[in-house]
Amino acid sequence: MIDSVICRQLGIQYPLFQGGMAWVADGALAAAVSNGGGLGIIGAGNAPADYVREQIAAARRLTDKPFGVNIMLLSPFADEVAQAAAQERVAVVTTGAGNPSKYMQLWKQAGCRVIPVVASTAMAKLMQRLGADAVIAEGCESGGHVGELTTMCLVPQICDVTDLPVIAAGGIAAGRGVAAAVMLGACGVQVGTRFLTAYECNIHRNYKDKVLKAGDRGTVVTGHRLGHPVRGLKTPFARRYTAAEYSQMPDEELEALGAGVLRIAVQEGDIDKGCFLAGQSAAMVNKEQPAADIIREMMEQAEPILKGAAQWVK
Ligand code: TUI
Repeated sequence: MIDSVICRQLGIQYPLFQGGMAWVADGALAAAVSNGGGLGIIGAGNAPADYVREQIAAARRLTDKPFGVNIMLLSPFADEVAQAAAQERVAVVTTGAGNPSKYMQLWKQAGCRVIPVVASTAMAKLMQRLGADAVIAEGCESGGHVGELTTMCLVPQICDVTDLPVIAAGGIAAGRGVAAAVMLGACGVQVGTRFLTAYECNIHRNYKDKVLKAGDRGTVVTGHRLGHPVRGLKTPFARRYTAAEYSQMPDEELEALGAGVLRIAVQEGDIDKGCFLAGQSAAMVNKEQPAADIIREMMEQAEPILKGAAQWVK
């Protein structure tokens, strides 16, 4: 696993990506992860291209290792951020929450490696046809925008329909999850929630405390009614939003209720008004560490499990 095809392809030491979390994954976090031997990824989220360029510049000041930018395809700024990623010739572009077909040629011509998140076998096949370098199969245990399938069911099915390297995501926050991903056919993992409590993660103290305290049933999916389901911690905001979804409230009012709430959680740490996105693995996150230690610890835990399993499975 350590010497994975994705490591050779990208020139990284460990096959571990840090999820490009909107408002959370800035240049400092991405650089810390890349310096730790993984692939750090800047999250563009709903931000304009100028913000993304600043974060790319910040990351370049902090590391000479490859890192990526995640383009959130529902963003009103997706077009300009897609152009900025190409102009900046970032090593890796990942995408989320949609179909990136129209940008593939732009990124490939700029020399970027393109690694889309896929939530279905149809999307994986399409991405292979359009020249993607790998795909990320993200199950609905993850935080933020979620598809329908679990990691356990999605990853093997994606592996069966593509020859591309498959990175597993969703619910992976420790070495056991890394080993399980390999068993399912993945050659690497993407980890988001565990990095919320990394030293280099610049989110509000209250956000980190909420993640550290989360239990096994500590997250909930909201947003089904408007077609963009997202997983986050069960907080007063999540409870109010769920009640509103099942009420007679018009769609426009519901949309307004969700505007800006992630930024309020990340920057202001407002326990009542903020939307604290996190995956189910928040329950397994119980300490704060440097990003490099998270990567090393997860890989060290996975190694003996994989060695033992190899003997056991034959
Ligand atoms: O994108 C994510 N996670 C995110 S994005 C985000 S910001 C946001 N803000 C408001 C509403 C929604 C999101 C927070 N977290 N993860 C990657 C991901 N992509 N998960 C699932 C998918 C996905 C879903 C459908 C990828 C492709 C897809 O294809 C749709 C199609 O056109 O067939």
